[in-house]
Formats: sequence, C-alpha cells, structure tokens
Amino acid sequence: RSVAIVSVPFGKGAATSGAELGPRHILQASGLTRKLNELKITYRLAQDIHVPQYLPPIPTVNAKYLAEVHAVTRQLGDRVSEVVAAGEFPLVLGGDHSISIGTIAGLAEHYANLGVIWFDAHSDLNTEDTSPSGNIHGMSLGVSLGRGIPLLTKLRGIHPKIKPEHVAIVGARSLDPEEKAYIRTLGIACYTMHDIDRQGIARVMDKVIQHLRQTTDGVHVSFDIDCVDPREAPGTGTKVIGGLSYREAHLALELLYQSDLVTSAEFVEVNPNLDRNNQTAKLAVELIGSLLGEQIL
Ligand code: DIR
Ligand code: MN
Ligand code: MN
Ligand code: MN
Repeated sequence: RSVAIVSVPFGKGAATSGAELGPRHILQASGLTRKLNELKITYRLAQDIHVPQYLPPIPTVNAKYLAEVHAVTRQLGDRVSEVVAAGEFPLVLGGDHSISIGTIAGLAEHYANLGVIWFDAHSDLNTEDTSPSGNIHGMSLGVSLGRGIPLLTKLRGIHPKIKPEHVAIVGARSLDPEEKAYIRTLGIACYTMHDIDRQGIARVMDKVIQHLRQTTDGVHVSFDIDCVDPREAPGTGTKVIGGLSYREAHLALELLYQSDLVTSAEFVEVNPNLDRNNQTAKLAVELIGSLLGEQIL
C-alpha cells in the first residue's frame, strides 16, 4: 500500500520547544524518503499541516496552547481522514504527542473499533485537573478515550474516538498517580518496562497482536520516541531512564510488520534541539523502516 507522509511541525503541546523541527529532520537530515526508496515503498508527501503563528488564547484551567493544539489537530484530522479515504497508509511525523489527538480523530471516522498501540515512557492520560504540567501532550491518549477538554474530545463529532479495551500501552515507566488509577479502573492493557523486563518484548508484542487482531478493525501505532532509552534516543523533551533498548524497539516494530495488522502510524517527540548528531531522528527513520518491512536478512 502506498504511504502518505503528513508532516506536523508543531511543538507547543510539550514543555520544551523543538519538536516542531522533528519532521524536517526526519525527512531531510535523516533521509526517510531514501529509506522508503530502498524498501521500494511508494509514497507521497501530503501537504504539511499549517501551524498558525498566533491565535487568541482560549481561557482554560490548566491546558497550555489549547487554541494552537485545537487548530493543528482539527486540520490533521481532516488530512488523515482524506489519506485513509484515498486508500493510502497515513504516516504522520511530529511534532509533540498532542498531535495524536488529530491523527486519531481522522482515523476514527474510518475505523469503528480502532486499536491503538501507544509506545511511550508515559501514558498521556492526564486531564486539565490531574496534569502536573498543563502540557497537552500529557493528555492526548486520555482525550482520544473521551476524557478531558470537550473542544478536543468532540473533534469531528466522534466521541469517544477509541475504546479502552482496544488500547495497549508499551514501554511505560513514568506514570502520574491519577493515570495509574485510571489505567486500573478502565483495565487498559499497560505493558510497563517491568513487564518487558520480565516477559521479553517478543512475548509482550505477541499478546498485544493477538488481542487486537480479535477485537479491532484497524491498528494505529502511536510511537513516542521517548519509549526508547535515552542512551539511544537523547533528542526528546521528557527523557526517562530505563527504556526500551535499540533492539527491543526494532523487534517490536518488526513483529508488528509481520502481523500485517497496522493500518497507520505516527512518530512523535523527536526534538532536534536536544539531539546529538541527529541520532534520534536517524533512529526514528530506522524504526519506521522496521515497521514498514525492513528486514536484517
Ligand atoms: C507528565 C509528563 N505525565 C505530564 N508527560 C509527558 O506532564 O502530564 N508526556 N512527558 O509525554
Ligand atoms: Mn507521549
Ligand atoms: Mn512520552
Ligand atoms: Mn510527550
């Protein structure tokens, strides 16, 4: 299937600026299109999402840059929906993780039972009331589950976008107290680093794949690069020690390719300002390769 690359140069959902430079670095400096050519994957660059310079602020309790996040995610929802309607595979390049609100809004129009694999050190399940930071990238999975700011949860009129039983979080190691409680209450599948240490990433991914195969009609991979250990992925805004190794991350995505389940993907939170020799942007390109079928032999 042909890939449509959607660049989202937006970083205001995160505390540290720089994620808005992610798409350019992943595409240009690190050669994503060269990789796709090598893999003989047909692709096109969809029109970039326009990030407005200034918008009048929307009054909120505790959600920074809500007007900007809303403008970006609304457009992104339109774009992703068009791409799916055209029969293409959406590959969204962030940007910070708040943009997933838009990606998933666009997908939800086409998949009534969308599965989401949320690779992340965090669970991004905060609301305005529970967020320690007010940064919307820490709320985006919650919003897609229908929890939080109505302006965002109601995007495209589908509410909620996804169901808790269709979500799997992989790589978690930094959860706020209310996020833990919410995961337990809703019974969201959350494979923490403890589970991965204990069972191995292959067994964890087998469980995720088996479950989603039986219950969903499409699977979105939302890959926050901070799920990978900071040794391999230093160029990201909220690093947490003790993450996925280089090979664990690749193996997870190689197994997803083999499963033939994945219908869309996004790679977010690459922050070139914090990177070393473009290591993290290069890692993102290699990981995209694994998800799209690159094999060692
Ligand atoms: C924290 C950090 N849980 C928050 N979240 C991050 O601000 O909500 N998400 N870094 O990516
Ligand atoms: Mn995240
Ligand atoms: Mn994260
Ligand atoms: Mn984040």
